[in-house]
Amino acid sequence: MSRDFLELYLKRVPTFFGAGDNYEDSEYVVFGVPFDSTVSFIPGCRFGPLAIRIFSEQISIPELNENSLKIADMGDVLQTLKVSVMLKRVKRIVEKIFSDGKKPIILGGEHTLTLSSLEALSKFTKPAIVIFDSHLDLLDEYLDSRINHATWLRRYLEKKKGVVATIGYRDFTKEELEYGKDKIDLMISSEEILDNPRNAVEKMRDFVENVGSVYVSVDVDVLGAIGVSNPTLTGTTYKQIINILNILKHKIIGIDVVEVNPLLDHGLTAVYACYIIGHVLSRN
Ligand SMILES: [Mn+2]
Repeated sequence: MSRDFLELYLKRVPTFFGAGDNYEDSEYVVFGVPFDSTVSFIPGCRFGPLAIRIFSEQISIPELNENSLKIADMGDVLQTLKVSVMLKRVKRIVEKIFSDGKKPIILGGEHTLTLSSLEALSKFTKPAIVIFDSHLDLLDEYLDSRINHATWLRRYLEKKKGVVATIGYRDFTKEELEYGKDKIDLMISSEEILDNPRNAVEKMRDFVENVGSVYVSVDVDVLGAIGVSNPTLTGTTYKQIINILNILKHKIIGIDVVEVNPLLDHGLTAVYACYIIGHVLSRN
């Protein structure tokens, strides 16, 4: 009774777009991964989930009908400094969400977390993966480590189960590009999108046509955003990413948005993350 009374006047903040924590009735389950232990350049994306939540509460996305959304924000993964422990925790959480027939929305955190999300998903379906990233993340080893933000996709491709597309790449080694061309089903570079955005949309239309469901991973550095661990130039625009997402939106069964580092800007990169997820959640 006293809790009910206090809840008349108090609430827990911030949560993603003001979502409660009603897991049972949810269709989408939000959780954060405040982890950046393998970040090699500018650390700070451990604060990404918090920043995304703070800014989401100040945003009204017109096409997003918040009242009809069955979304629960379950909080953040317990903190650890060990990448293996983070990956195990994320995998167990995502397995639980999928096994309950729900869709995960993951707030990052460094990109490495996607490896666990995809491994969990692979237990349930042969997924199609669409990655937006200015990097290829296909190094075999980086700074004496085989599992980190620059190698995770290679680790996934070594035992991949479905098709993979990577969109917006522009910062990579020759070795990564060769490996990618061998293993990745659709690659659209940042330059291709900027030069011919309609053609990029059509390529995605062809890719998505024959797949059942899609998992999307968005590294916000695809936008050339400032608040990221490894900034790059010549990013795609928000609108170009949304135009591609529109093609596959109705097939999305999970999404992560990663690498938001709020220590490096005044919140704009977190706002991009909010809008991208908000757009995916909107029905029209
Ligand atoms: Mn990246």
